[in-house]
Amino acid sequence: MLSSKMEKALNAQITVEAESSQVYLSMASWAETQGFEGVAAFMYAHSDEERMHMLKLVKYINERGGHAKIGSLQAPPLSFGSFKEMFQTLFDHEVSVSESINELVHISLESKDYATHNFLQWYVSEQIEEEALARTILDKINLIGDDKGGLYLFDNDVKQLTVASSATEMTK
Ligand code: OFO
Repeated sequence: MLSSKMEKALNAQITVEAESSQVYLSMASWAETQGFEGVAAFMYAHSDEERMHMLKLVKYINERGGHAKIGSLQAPPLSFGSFKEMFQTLFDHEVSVSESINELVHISLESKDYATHNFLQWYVSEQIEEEALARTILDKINLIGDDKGGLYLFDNDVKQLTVASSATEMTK
């Protein structure tokens, strides 16, 4: 059985994951309108992943006798300036998600809820991967700068990253 503090904190994380999914969906749509299909595909896939993170929480809370509550979400921005700014936003967003996961881990230890602690380890490793991926992409973008040809190649490159990451996802 979940403590009410743990249940409340896990429910708040449902909103965090759902809002992440919406932000990346909005990034996908924006990138698509700019003609960057690779970046759009990457963001669409990322948005789906976040929805999966959210669903995992919903199932877990209900499985442990709690009630997963689906609430309203904040609307994401509609445009993101440049790709550099967009991927910087993605990176910063992932860092803040990692912080909220760490807070959940802290609460689980405080309330001696080892089942939830165990459940959260998946999110801990996921965040390490996501932050690393965002950092790799940012490094690439910083190398390219405003070079049009470079951006074209980057768009293709990022498509591979999508494929590679979903392939790893499937073997998990
Ligand atoms: Fe990318 O964040 Fe979910 O966990």
